Amino acid sequence: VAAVPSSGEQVRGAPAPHLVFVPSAGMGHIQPFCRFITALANMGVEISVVTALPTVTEAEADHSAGLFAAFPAIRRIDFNLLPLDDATVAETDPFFLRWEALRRSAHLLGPLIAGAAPRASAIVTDVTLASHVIPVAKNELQIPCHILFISCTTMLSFLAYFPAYLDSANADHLVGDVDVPGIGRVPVDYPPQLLRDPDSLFTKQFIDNGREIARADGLLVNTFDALEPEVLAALRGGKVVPGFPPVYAVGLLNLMSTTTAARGDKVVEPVHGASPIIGWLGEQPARSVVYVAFGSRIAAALEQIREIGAGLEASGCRFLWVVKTTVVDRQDTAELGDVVGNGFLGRVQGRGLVTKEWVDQEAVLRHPAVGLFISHSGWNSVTESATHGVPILAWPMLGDQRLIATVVRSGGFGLWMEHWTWEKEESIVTGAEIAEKVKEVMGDEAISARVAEVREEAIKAVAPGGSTHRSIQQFLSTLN
Ligand code: UDP
Ligand code: G50
Repeated sequence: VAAVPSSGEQVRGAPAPHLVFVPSAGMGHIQPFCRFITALANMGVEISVVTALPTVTEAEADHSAGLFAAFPAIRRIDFNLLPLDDATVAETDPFFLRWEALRRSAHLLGPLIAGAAPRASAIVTDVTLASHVIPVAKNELQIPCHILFISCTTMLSFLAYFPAYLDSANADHLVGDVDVPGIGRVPVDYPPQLLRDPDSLFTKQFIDNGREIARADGLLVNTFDALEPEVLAALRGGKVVPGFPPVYAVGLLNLMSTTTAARGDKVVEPVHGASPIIGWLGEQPARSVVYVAFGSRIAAALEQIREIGAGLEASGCRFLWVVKTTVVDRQDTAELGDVVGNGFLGRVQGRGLVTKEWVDQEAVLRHPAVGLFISHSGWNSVTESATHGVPILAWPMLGDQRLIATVVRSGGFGLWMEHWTWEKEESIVTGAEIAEKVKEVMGDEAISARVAEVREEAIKAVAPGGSTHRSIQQFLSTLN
């Protein structure tokens, strides 16, 4: 991939800008931050990263340690979080709790960043922290603040419009379909369902962040112009929120960092040769393997896990299945054989590989043996799949995943099984239905052709002169 601009390209003649990154928690947030930082570091930008330790999960710790090891010039600014009070600790989601702890400690960032040398040109933070970090940057430090948005532009538009929706509906939570100007009607069950609960921590953060992003200096979105053209145009044209800040489409970020390369390209081959999973994939025919994984964030119900197993077995296809039974990887002590059920592993031996370990998902999706991805449609997963030309069978669980599934569907590079849910016991998706759908999509040439096209468009976007390349140059040109 001729994706990465040559070192120092945008800083010729002027001192390099110094960006201070303030990332949030969860692999879906950390991963794109590391990728964007890698891309900018390769372009000669000076970078500091505010780091709160310990991380929620081991995967996050490994990932951020990997970044500092690969780029010794990137400075780490240690961030000691204030403890949360008891009332807040009633919330059980470990990631939402961490977001809250980061938000409530954000006022400590002022002195930390003021002391950075050279002087910080701007802050780049995560959307989950926006309403607390933007005021620190703009009021206290008087430097610009940008948001690196880790989900799709459809989600960004929804977030940006949500406060206006609440005002117009005279409500303090999601009460019905939402007509997002310039985008269209969003059915009530598509946005994060927690927004139906006015008392949830998530809802409070979401509303505050939605209001505050209008004051950001720019939104850097992990997408590219040809992937979500209409939504980007509506947002940029001020149709969603009048006077909205500039929106820079800077993705897809997995193509922007030099530690990854698209399938089929010879430029960079990461060192995963020793991995038994990649070894096994190497023995399978091209496009024959179904990759099944539902992200880093959620555990599925046991009964549904068993049906997925039955479906994969009945499909007759080869498969690689990542089974996750806990929310936080440090706590996963379940025996794999017990989880997937009696005799399953023996019956599928050779044809299917099942693991509960963290896998290098990009390396899997890049592998020519993989022909389909059954995914919870987290935005990182969807964009990784698209860049490697792997069709997606979207099975969203929660949060932003349904809105992301609409992007998969309208983009034509996968299918969304809209009636496949995870919520109720009566809605368990049967193995028979899963097997049927897998066989159908594995043979669907229209989807394969479309995903190959999206991949080409993505590669074009990040190449010199492409839309992403230009967006990043534009963003950097605003810094001094
Ligand atoms: N991931 C991975 N190995 C795993 C699980 C996840 O490498 O076993 C990576 C995946 O490639 C993606 C990120 O973790 O980059 C998960 O982000 P996504 O937005 O897809 O979903 P989330 O986990 O936030 O729900
Ligand atoms: C993680 C998650 C649920 C969820 C989202 C996650 C998003 C992303 C956008 O990233 O929707 C977003 C989240 C929080 C916020 C503003 C925007 O305050 O587990 O829905």
